[in-house]
Amino acid sequence: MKTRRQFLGAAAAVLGAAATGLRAAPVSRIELAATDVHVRGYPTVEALRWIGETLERETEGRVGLRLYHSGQLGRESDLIDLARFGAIDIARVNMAALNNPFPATRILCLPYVFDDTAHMRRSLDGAVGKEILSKFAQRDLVGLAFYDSGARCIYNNKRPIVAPQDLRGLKIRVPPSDIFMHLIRALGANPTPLPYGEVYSALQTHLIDGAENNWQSFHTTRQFEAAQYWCYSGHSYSPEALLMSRRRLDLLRPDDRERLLDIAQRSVGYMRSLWDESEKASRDYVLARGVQANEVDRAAFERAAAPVVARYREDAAVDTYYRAIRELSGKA
Ligand code: GTR
Repeated sequence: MKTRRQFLGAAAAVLGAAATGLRAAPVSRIELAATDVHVRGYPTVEALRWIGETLERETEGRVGLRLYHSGQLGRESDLIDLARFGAIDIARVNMAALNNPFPATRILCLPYVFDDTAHMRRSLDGAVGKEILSKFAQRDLVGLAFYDSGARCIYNNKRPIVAPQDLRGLKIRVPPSDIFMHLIRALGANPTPLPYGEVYSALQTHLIDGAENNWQSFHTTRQFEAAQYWCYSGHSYSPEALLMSRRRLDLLRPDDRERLLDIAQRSVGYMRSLWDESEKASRDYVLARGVQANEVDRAAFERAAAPVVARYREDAAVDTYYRAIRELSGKA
């Protein structure tokens, strides 16, 4: 496998050739580079692997996929730019990393917008999801699909959290999104933005006291070894996005382009079944290793988060999405 440096060097060479007007000789096979910050076995990585195998089979070997998992090619905010410029083909990133450059994604990360996983899936599969996916075209990307990322919950190594006041004074890591900064602050804690790959050591060295994520990330990064108090805050469902470089998609012949778009959509069902199984498995795994999980005063969390939602809803586009999503709530 290529190292990150070799890969980026090769990518720069390709971009350089494109810039000087050289045309690559026609090749019979295209190998797409896909990235993910998660490890092998994680549902998003396995969904990419499935896409690669299916593409290979259905294009009769014309299109393949090389998978760079475990953050080998860098942090998510950089991967988004690499995909925009065509230095990588497919980037699987979380919506949180897209909130600042793509305002349409903000609604999907706001606290307590979705009631549960079923509500989130209904919303993403419907008109709202389709419209948000189409917005990536504004910046040289193609939104291929959404994947689940479960309910994000807060965990820390100091004490059990039941109400927002228990968070006072704690340093909580957040992904690179203003929404998460505002939310953690509204809950009374101190937000610390850090790349995903640095959270485990930041917990160990007490640079931070806690973080927030889903069961599978908490498990597979082994953060559970350094933070044993989990609370079911379920404050955001911030889903995953599967994005492709527009210019790289355009290099495929038209029928293979359609195949790829279709395969990416078909991978959603496969990913969801992996997600549901692994969520339970990860939870059981960490609970069996000393993690203590408790319910929270959900009404108090929602009250504390409400000003963040209200502030973002001042934007008319966010408010329209908000209403459309709430209409799909099972509770309505
Ligand atoms: C995970 C997500 C990653 C990454 C990470 C984070 O749930 O799957 O893509 O965004 O959270 O918090 O940085």
